[in-house]
Amino acid sequence: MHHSHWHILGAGAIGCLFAQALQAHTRTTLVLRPGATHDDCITVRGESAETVIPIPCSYSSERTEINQLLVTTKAYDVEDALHSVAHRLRAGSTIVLMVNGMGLAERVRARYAQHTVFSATTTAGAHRLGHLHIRPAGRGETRVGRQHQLQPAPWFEAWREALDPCVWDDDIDSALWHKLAVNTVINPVTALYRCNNGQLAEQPALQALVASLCREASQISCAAGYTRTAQTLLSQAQAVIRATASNRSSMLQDIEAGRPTEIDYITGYLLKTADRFGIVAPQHRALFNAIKKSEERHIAP
Ligand code: KPL
Repeated sequence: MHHSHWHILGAGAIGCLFAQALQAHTRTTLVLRPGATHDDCITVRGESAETVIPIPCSYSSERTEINQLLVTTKAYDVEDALHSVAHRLRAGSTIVLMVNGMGLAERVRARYAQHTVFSATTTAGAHRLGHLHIRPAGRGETRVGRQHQLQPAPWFEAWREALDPCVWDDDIDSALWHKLAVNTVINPVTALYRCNNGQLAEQPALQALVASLCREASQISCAAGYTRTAQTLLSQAQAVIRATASNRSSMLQDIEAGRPTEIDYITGYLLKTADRFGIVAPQHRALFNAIKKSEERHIAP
């Protein structure tokens, strides 16, 4: 039985991955930019074969109501993307932001005060092979919540069934911070040195850089009250580096494709937090500036 109808805004690798998982358990529609081509399906490459999965697609400009919206765009696209479907949201709609970095949920909450905004983070990954065409990259955990909300939202049951594993987190901000801290260590370094994640564990100079980035980020985490991250960051970052050794990080992919990066929402948010507590974080600051320079060079005006 279909209890709910999810619209997914942002048909990149993660959007398609979640569309594929959710459609088996609940009504699911992908929202596309007007004019984007589609055959109401996505293609998923498995170990040995490709599967075509029927999923209805709808253009953002259409008028049918959206009651439950999962946003999987790049961080810098969230506000424009939401604006493009704002006329379809009704009072009390659910918005789940599954976006890298932090700092957006507050802005979205202020702007869409008549809707309920949740956050999600996942370690599940997928590679985008083309438009609506992905290859899943191994299983991962998804965490969903709204800070201090102890009881899962009614729609969460379908997520729990569809995604393995998927947990409700009443301290989702700590989970988002933890992922952010790991990303501040891996993403800008791999983007700058144009290397896959594994190199950070192999080259001594990069190992040392990772260690000092972890020290700075741990100090900031501690000041901001994110104790678990403060205590475990180095070993957690090293574990992610090992587990994703052959990955090219999302920031490296952005730089190589000439796209903007999510640096403002990742390292930028870390540095804003550092400023609040009077912490200097020179290594993170230097990386932030270097990525900004690199963006200016690569992004055509
Ligand atoms: O989240 C990632 C990213 O690339 O954005 C990591 C964990 C670093 C994996 O590549």
